[in-house]
Amino acid sequence: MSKQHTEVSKFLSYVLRHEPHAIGLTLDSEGWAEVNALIAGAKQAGRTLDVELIRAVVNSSDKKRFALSDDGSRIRAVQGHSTDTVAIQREPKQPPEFLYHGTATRFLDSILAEGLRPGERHHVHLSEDVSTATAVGQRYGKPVVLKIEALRMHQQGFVFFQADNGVWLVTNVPNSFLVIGP
Ligand code: HQG
Repeated sequence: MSKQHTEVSKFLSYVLRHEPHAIGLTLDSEGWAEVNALIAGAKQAGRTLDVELIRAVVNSSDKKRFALSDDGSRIRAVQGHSTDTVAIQREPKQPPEFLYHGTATRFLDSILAEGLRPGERHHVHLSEDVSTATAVGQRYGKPVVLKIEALRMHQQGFVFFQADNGVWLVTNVPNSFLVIGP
């Protein structure tokens, strides 16, 4: 991704996941916003976007963070929301035996005591591979990967979802289902 695309991607994450009201945008419960309203709101906030740039950012997103509707008139973030107005309906899905969560070593004591909590977001984010989890953990400091007994959680009634970009979602992970290290 170019520097410009990365910057626009961060702006889209901010307004489509967390603070749509910052630019007067309304998201429906599935997280969709009108592209035209996004462009108008961004303009008022001093940021010039157009359909072509938005499309380029959606297509070049390494994690496929965003989706456009089939007719191209609407856009949403596929996961990672904190805003209360969005509650994307997803089908529960059986997870693989193990999933991974990357975090920073400084959070370990707290996680081992309390389990994984979603923080500001709606879900705890888990991945199928260790390398993705390591990269996620690196964002906050020295990374450490936790291995989650996802299938055993599922068998005990925890509900898992998978976002359109492959990220696994669950409301929390009690500490009895996680161990340090892949
Ligand atoms: C930690 C990125 C203390 C948790 C990634 C994490 C991901 C605790 C932080 C997505 C804790 C929350 C989400 C506890 C959890 N005590 N710390 N009990 N439970 N934590 O950013 O998973 O690039 O909200 O380990 O790829 O880091 O934005 O979650 O370190 O999919 O598209 O609290 O964000 O995607 O941080 O990242 P976050 P995350 P994007």
